[in-house]
Amino acid sequence: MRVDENQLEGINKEHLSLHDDTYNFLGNMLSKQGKDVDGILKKLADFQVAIPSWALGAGGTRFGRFGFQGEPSTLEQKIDDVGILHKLTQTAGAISLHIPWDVPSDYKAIKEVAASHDIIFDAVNSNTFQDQKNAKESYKFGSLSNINKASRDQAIAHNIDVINIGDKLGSKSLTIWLADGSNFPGQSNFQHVLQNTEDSVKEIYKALPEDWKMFIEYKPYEPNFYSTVIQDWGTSFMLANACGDKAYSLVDLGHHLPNTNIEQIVSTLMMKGKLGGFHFNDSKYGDDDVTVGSIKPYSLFLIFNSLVYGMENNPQNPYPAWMIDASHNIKDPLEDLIQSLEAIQEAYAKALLIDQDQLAAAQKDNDVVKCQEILQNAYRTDVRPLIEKARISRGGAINPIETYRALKVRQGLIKERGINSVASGL
Ligand code: PSV
Ligand code: MN
Ligand code: MN
Repeated sequence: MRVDENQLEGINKEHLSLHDDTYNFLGNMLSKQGKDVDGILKKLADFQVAIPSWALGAGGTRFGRFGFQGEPSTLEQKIDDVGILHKLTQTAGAISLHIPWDVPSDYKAIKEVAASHDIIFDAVNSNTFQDQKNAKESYKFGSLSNINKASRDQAIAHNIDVINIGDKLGSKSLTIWLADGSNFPGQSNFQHVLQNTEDSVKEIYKALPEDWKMFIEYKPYEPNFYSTVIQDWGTSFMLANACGDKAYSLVDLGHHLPNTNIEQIVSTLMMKGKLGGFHFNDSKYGDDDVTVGSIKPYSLFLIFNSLVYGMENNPQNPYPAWMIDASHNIKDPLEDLIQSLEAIQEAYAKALLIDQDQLAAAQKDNDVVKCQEILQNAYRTDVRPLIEKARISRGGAINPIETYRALKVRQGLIKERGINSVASGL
């Protein structure tokens, strides 16, 4: 199932007149405010977010999973789904694979499928949170931190395998997320498990190709109920520093305790040149429960303000690897991903509207009210016509969700794959 270019253009034509009106109004207004509209459009059009291979099927909880019909059951089909997203949104030009869920059997064929959709392979993710079939050692009591050296060695070897697999696909980064921790006070010695983890990530780092990066993700809780070894950005930052220049922290929006100031964490990491990766989602209670921007859009905007500032002022920080890391329990995953991509673009566009010079001047004068006005003026602008314009400039849909439905994409996928196909994933 592929999106037909002619049909897409036909649907765009129906929306074009309204788009032109709203875009002209917004474009004029922004130009009068002295904004570089073309520059903003280019940044929006260039902004690409990786889709994780595990987000294309329905998620679930330990209480059950309600499947979604027409789910992709092979890696090729997963890449095809990202191809559909990319065609419509022009923002999903990359896929992030989870190993061993998505080990390619035929590398050449997989690369061809991806290239045919104009999709690249972003960070590869290792999995040491589940015991794999025929594995000699168990991760029940941890992987890279395990008290048992044989388990640690197995987890290190797995990460090196993942690097080798990614290398054959053209990936340039490895993301490590550990489920290691403890469930009960006294179960493990905090210092020993942290030391083991540091030693293990250093071993993996030694196997990292010269032009690769290693991202170390943190998370305060889940699956453990008492402690997590890499619980916060400080621990991740410390481990990245212990490894070297190619190791970075990865911020996942869902991995913070309530009310944590994530925009400040982003600023600190970028100032130190250590923000390597970024995972988008939103949550009311924890982790990756809901669609990006659906609960705390203003926080997302403030976080983007820090990201934009860092991208413009911190040459010591590499361009971050963006990825959506979300779970879709009851929605069509593709529709949810389209909504997430739209929310990301919206927050980014609004952050690009902030006049950084004016803000710096107001900060210098300690004009607190002006500072807030500058941020809120940007936030209150309806930037959707700008995002539409950026999408059309690359051949995407003016309105991706409506187009997805009008083209009956899900029905087409069900016809091709059947109603009972199941995707592997979280
Ligand atoms: C688990 O919390 C998680 O969502 C992490 O955020 C990882 O990035 C992802 O799973 C894949 O391992
Ligand atoms: Mn994540
Ligand atoms: Mn997560």
